[in-house]
Amino acid sequence: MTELPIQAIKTLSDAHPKPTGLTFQYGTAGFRTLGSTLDSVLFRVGILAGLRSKRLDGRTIGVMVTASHNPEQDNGVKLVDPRGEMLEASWEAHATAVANAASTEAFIEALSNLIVNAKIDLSKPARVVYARDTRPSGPALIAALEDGFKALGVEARDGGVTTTPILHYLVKAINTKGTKDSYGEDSEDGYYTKLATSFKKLLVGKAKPDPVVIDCANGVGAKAAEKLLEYLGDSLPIILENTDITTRGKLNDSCGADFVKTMQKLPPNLVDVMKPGQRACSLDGDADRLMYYCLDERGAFHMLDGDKIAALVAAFIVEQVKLAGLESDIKVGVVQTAYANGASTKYLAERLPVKCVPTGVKHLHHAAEHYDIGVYFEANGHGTVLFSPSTQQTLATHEPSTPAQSTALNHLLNLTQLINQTVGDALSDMLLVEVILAHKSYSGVEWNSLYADLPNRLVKVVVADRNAFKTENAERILVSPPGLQAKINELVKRYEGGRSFVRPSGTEDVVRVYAEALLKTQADELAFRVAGLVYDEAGGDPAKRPKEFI
Ligand code: 16G
Ligand code: MG
Repeated sequence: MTELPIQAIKTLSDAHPKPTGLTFQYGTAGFRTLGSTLDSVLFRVGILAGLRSKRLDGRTIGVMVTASHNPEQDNGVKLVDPRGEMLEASWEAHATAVANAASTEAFIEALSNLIVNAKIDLSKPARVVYARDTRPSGPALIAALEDGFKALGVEARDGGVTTTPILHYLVKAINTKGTKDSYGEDSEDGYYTKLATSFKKLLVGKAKPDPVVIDCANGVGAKAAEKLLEYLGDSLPIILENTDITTRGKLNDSCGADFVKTMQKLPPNLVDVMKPGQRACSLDGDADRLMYYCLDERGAFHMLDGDKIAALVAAFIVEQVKLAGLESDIKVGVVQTAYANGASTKYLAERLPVKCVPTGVKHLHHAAEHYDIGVYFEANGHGTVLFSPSTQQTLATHEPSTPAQSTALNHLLNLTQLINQTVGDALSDMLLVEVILAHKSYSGVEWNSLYADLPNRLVKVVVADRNAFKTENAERILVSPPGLQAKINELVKRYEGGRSFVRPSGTEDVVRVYAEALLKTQADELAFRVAGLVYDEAGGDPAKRPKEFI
């Protein structure tokens, strides 16, 4: 092909018209909105993914149809670049332009512009692998996506119903197949085998863990967790909960990682399942986020969020690097966002370099690539660990001089296999946590006591135009509306241990306010005061001002 197959695109595009009056945006996590409005977007993404592949010399691009932790009626789609990473940022604007073209003609024109601007060679092959989560709107959206593939003549491989991180794994495995950097077999079987094999090796000689409860959010994670269990055999006793993926309305409903993080309590249907002293974790709707928690001996709930996971993981890796005798060769660093609890930042910064970046996986991932071993986690439970190519080389070739060094080196090598380095992966992260708890002989309560979280509060403010809010310094400072940051600073000063920041959401039409302070009542008060400032500044209707906004 040297020119766009205009006729095929025209015919199929007319069958997937863009709804009038709607504007789509490729945001932090791709396109995401009501599933019933996304037909044209999926068709167009099918073609866009093919063009992205052609641009990258026929390397395989991933397409994931999911809306993660959002309510069941939502859906979304995101593209995955060949190394298993998020779509390159410069293509987000192309995706938005292509999705919003008002007619078939305008769509074809947008494609033609893209081909010229991005210097796409149409004679290259187009290869895509795609998958979806369990949402009821998924099958119809996949059909629209497949029409996009057909229109452009994409060689498409159906990954079926699977988790976001497994799709990322497949993309990387396909693109590295047969090379010295091979990431594993390019199949689900390859993924489970890789995880289970390294997990079992890391547990050799350790006491078998107590049973862990996994809340699967009634989503695709249930399917994957059941499969993983088959590969793990009896190496890890697991109790699966919230595995109903067929009853309408149950996905993410009063369960899952986002529920636990926001409500800071057990999913209601786990109350009778959990026993004092037990630990559990929740996945989100596409299984890329993980939230741990436990009950203490008195039955009180303790949340072990992304920050606690980062602390556990980073400390363990630093320890193993030291034990392997590689302290001067391998530098470990941590990446967080402004949402990281102040106590976690303090704990980590006392031990290793910590960097703060804007919200969104792509920012964390890229910053983590700058370390030899980069640990990144968002407080909401999305995160992973990256081992740089030169570090992997060092680990593979280092000659240990004592048996203790040899053991630690093997642990590190196995960790590179256990951890899904393409993106946050709830199941891989869960196994990682279980390995570390077994090595340290920590209960959930002991893990929790690494540091005590500062009380905090997150508040949403509905404003007329969230784009009026602009931030700097990794979202910690508001530069617009002018003058508002100074007022926030004045307020924060009055609270002991106070910290607060305001940023526009990238996924919802709201502005978010975060506050923390030494006491819970103070954190709440500070959050609501700042929310009040934001509401007034953004021209909110005084008659509708929420009464909590002091
Ligand atoms: C998306 C991001 C997540 C971020 C969240 C923030 C990805 C894959 N996911 O879910 O990292 O924490 O958005 O949402 O990048 P917000 O902008 O609405 O606060
Ligand atoms: Mg998710």
